[in-house]
Amino acid sequence: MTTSQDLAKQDAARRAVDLVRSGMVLGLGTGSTAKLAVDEIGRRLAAGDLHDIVGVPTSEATERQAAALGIPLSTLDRHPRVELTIDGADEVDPHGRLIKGGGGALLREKIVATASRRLAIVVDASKLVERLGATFPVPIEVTPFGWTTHLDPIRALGGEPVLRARDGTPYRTDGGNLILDVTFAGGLADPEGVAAAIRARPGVVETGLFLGFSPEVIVGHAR
Ligand code: ABF
Repeated sequence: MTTSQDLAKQDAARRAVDLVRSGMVLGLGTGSTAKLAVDEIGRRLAAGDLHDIVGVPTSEATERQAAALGIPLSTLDRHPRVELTIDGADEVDPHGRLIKGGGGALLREKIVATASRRLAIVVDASKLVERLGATFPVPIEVTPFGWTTHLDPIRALGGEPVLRARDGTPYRTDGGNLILDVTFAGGLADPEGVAAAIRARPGVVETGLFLGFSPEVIVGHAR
């Protein structure tokens, strides 16, 4: 059954793909909404409405999807400058600050977003929040070595970390790292301060707080 949320995601994905022009180097995001955008790019390429697109995927899952659709793929090594990236988010605040990483691809997503001239974030309205972290935990990617050393310092910042697991075993990112999902009761009053304090710890690879990107947020609606 198609829900109104599915329709809203589809709407956001299509409107983001309207920004794509032939010849672009494109960052291809991860997650169910970004997946719809990748599907749409594949459709427009097959129909001849777009040509000469090169995609830089943000995860192995997206790479598989795009390859199956016949989207020509590249890497940041070959194409270090990306014109436009289309990606999803878990939360978006009124300042365009994001929580990402619920899908586990936050590191590659942040690297590709940083290499991108434009970042289009595709969401449905359920992702819009007044304060980051009030409803969604902040994912933090950490090296397996020494991961428990982060627990008490994160608690001292007001967070409650939980090691992400799938089927009873620790979840591993595409880079082989672990993820701590950190709940902040009431959300984050100072996302920049918390991100800086966590990022400063050796062994923290990246946080799912995407701050300072000034993304173009495309909110889909069921029509
Ligand atoms: C990626 O997928 C992530 O950064 C985010 O965690 C998630 C959003 O997925 P969905 O579109 O399925 O809600 O974009």
